[in-house]
Amino acid sequence: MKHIYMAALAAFNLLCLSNSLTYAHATLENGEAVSGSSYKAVIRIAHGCSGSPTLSLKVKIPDGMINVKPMPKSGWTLATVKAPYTQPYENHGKMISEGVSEITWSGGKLFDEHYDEFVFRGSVSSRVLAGKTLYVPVTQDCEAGQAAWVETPTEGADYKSLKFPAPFIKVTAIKNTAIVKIGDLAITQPWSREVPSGAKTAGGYMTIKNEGTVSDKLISVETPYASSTEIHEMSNANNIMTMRKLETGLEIKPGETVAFISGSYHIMFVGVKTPAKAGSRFPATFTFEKAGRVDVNFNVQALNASQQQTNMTEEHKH
Ligand SMILES: [Cu+2]
Repeated sequence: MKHIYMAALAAFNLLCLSNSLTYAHATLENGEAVSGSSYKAVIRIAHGCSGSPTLSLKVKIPDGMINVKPMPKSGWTLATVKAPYTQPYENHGKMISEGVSEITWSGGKLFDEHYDEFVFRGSVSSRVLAGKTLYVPVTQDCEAGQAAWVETPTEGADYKSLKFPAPFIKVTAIKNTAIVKIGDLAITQPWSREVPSGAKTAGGYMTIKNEGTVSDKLISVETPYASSTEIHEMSNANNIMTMRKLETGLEIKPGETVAFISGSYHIMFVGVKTPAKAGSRFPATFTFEKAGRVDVNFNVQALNASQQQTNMTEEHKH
């Protein structure tokens, strides 16, 4: 009889233990962010380190999270570390090559029985495509001990099985994105940005997915919006961005998704005739080697839309 009672008690203890572990995790309020958009990270701290009060919190900014600004907290000292970005990005004609890589709030005291939130704001680079997960390692330093929420699942491992999982953000695509299909190709809603006054060029962005089994090629883009249209490739070597016109078009291999984004492949509208306002659209025709011709519309967004995908007019010396 006593034996059974002990077993039940052990099971009860295990249950409590696993519950408290779940609660003890450092977590993010919003586990989703849109590629190419701003994101507000609210890190929730629900417990100290095994009962001991939290004295400092260190957050590592994941690769692909750019333009990060931490929110100061009354009673806490804020410190940041800056590091070069793996991929510099362009903002209003200026190359941004480094940013905040680590944030520490220290000098405060958060008791185990209290709850608090630590906030930063940033943007998910448009280079981080939908489907990717960004991990945000958080380390709590306590009066006694430390809790390092820094584990990430390795290949095949289950996130739930981790003892100290790092908070994470699932990157998603822009919602309600229209897809135009032609043959085996799927084109997501193309978009462009308002042309700044005095400028004559604009970039065109989208993704093209080849769902078929044979390679195809984007040969040309025609539009009444500009006097000419080019397919460009931008690449970064030793922090110097170079631009190249793809004279014979761009191959899209079977199974491949080609992203037209600032800093990589993009459509270049040269000699914009009448600049379009945000919220409007202009037509264009894509010609593919095998799939043929397809009409699309470019949605025009504000000049500051998705900062890291900024209009490249100032960088272009067409
Ligand atoms: Cu270009």
